[in-house]
Amino acid sequence: MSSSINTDVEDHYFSSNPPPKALAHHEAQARDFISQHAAAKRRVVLITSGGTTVPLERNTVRFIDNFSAGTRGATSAEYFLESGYAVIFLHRQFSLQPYSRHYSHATGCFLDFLQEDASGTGVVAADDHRDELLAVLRKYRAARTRNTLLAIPFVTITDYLHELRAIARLMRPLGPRGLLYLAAAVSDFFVPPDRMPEHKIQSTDATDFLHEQEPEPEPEPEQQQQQEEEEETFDNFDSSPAVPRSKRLVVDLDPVPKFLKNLVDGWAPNQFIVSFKLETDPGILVHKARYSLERYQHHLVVGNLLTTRKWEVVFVSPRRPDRWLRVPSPAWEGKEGEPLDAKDLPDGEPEVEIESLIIPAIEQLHDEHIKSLLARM
Ligand code: PAZ
Repeated sequence: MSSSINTDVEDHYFSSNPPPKALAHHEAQARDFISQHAAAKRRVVLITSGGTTVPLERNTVRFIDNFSAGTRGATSAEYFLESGYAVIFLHRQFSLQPYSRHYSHATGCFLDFLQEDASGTGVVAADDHRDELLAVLRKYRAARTRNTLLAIPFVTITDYLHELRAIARLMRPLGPRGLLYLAAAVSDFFVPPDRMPEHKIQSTDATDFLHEQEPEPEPEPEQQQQQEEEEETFDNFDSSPAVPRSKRLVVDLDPVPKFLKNLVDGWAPNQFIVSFKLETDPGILVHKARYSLERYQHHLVVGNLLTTRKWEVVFVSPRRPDRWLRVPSPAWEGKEGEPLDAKDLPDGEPEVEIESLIIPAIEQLHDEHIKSLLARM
């Protein structure tokens, strides 16, 4: 049931959806970063993080967004760095970032972490945050000094796909030492450029006079019937709307082509590829994860549910039984074999970050991948 690369779809998508302005600059940054770490025989992971947007207008005022704060990606980046990987962090602009995540989106304000110094003329870390802040600062500085963290932002689904393809291709020289960790929440539907209005969609008829046209000629009866049928099909939201159709905004989205097979076989062959699968229905999570693995033939799908994603994930990989990773908590002592129920979750955040379990487990699978590929070369 594996799918095959469709280069026509790829060519069409990438030629009809323009790249982000900064793509060439980001490619240059990634090229330098990768060659530095390839020369040192260091492993490099490309982490994707945060949600992609789907603009409804070219001059974008309104857009559809995908759920993701970027916690998974930013937290994972820190654990990969701790394990000696160099990290390319392809993230949604203004989402959580490694290290600063501890302060930037904290409840309250980052100023709560500061206080005046003893002389009253300078600023230092607040007494009750000093040790933690110092530990985070040291790790952050180490990543800066060693140049092991490269952050590249995206906003829209199209930016994301252009950046992903470009960076994945640049990672080829790393061979099996490259790892792709695709944790971003990627839109499944979008508005193709030829159907996207230039300007903000209007909600009143105040500007209708600008678009007034000659009245259309009456259609032939056959044509009229066809038009009515098309309109019926199109109007699938509300067959007898209380608000007239002219006042509603009906959004018609195309599916975003699936490029995971192109990535696995074409953009980043030999690399270790991990994708994530987010579901809300516990009954379909493992099935969907295995379906994705079989379809795209990559190395690991990490399945997670919206409500329990910080507490447990499931590893679905070829020729292995499903493996659940769960943070320890007295709340589920004695219930080891059972899936977590959102209503049993303790209040607040888990004491252990689940990424501290995910990354070492992935590193082990990556070790095996490197050994088996190097043995064949
Ligand atoms: O960013 P976050 O920590 O709030 O959420 C992470 C996540 C649920 C988006 C990620 O773990 C994930 O499952 N990403 C893939 C989503 C998808 O199925 O497209």
